[in-house]
Amino acid sequence: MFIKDKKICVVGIGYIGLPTASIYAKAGFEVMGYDVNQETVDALNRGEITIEEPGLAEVVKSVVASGKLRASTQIMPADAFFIAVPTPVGNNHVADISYIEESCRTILKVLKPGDVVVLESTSPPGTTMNTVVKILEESGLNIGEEVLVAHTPERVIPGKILKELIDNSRIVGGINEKSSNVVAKYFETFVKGKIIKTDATTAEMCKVMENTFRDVNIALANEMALICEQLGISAWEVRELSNHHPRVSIHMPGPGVGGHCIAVDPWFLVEQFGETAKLIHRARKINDSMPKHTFGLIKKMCPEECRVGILGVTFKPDVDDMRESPILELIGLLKEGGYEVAIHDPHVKKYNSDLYDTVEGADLVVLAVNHAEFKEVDFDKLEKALKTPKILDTRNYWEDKLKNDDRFEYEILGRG
Ligand code: SAJ
Repeated sequence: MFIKDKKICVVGIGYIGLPTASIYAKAGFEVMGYDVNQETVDALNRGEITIEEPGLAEVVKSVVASGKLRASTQIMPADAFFIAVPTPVGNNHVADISYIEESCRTILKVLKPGDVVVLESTSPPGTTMNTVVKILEESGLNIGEEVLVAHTPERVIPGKILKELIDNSRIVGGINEKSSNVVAKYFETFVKGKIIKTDATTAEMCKVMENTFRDVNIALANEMALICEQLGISAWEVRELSNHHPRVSIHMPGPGVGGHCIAVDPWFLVEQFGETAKLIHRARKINDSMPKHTFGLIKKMCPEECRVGILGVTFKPDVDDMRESPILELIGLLKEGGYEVAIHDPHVKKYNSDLYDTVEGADLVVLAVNHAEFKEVDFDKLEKALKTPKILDTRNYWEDKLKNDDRFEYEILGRG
């Protein structure tokens, strides 16, 4: 049997599962997307998508039209199952792997000898061996011989998912060599980057460490911003100048770290290795403190309870995703503090009405997310709309435009 004659089932057709399913369908496989959400399934079967991701709508439309990709709320037999479900952390910062467990139990219903099960969801190191394998063993099949299992973490960045799914290197962490070898064959059908084989726990740790690396570096940038504010200098200038050094690459400070990955995954290590993961824990705390710090900057500019216009509410620029967005926390703090809040975000339907109408009568505007659209802001119109022309820029996005514009009281996070 040629590899492309194998039937694929992607369990969870969300932010990662849907692009993954589409790419396999585009590569020529027959793909079934399984999801518990009837609306998601119905939308996909109509060839529609429910998330914003450049290029995805076109691919989905064409593979659904060609019959290569379908979706169902019923699990059906397949040759390879790819699990792409969320692994959130609760308020207690403990990983919730129940969606992975549920997916494995669902797959158990149709599992047969010769099948392959691949976990793509970011997971606490050990999950594949201790959870996935254990549940699949309930089938009575020999896991590792009759059923092959691997962890192949997805490492794509929202906004460039389709490109990165193909171009990025891919780690294939099998529970044994046979599993790595067979699972790698699936990825070889579309991945242009390197395919690197290892064991399942190493693969899990690589993924968690990649996001932890970024979180710790962002925390360092945020700590630098706090120090520069006290020094009365600009962290942005320090960053720019320091990054001329060939071995330095300081990350970007800001109002906090959001999303379902970087603000989440480091907790997997803190939970399991609390005594050891001290730097990682501290970095999480620093990044989590940034919405509160931003609130403090707003209070300094507008000590009286006033009307604040927030530009951008997503967790990062040019996406529609609000999961774990630090801006939601900032908005909560403002409201608790008695501030009136007006929100504009061109990527979020609920908030995409006219920018200038939204901030009409505001005492302060906060550039909260550096969406590309905000480079085009008309400062004459903005000045007219505002009651008092005050701006807090959390991303140093408008300095070039506003540094010589004395109509505005203009402050930047990280600049004292
Ligand atoms: N951020 C900063 N300063 C920076 C960079 C980012 O404050 O210098 C903030 C962003 O505003 C955002 C958060 O960090 O709130 C995370 O954004 P991001 O663009 O760094 O990353 P994600 O969460 O969209 O995607 C990450 C990626 N991981 C790495 O770059 C190591 C991606 O490759 C992973 O696949 C993804 O997590 C995931 O699914 O785990």
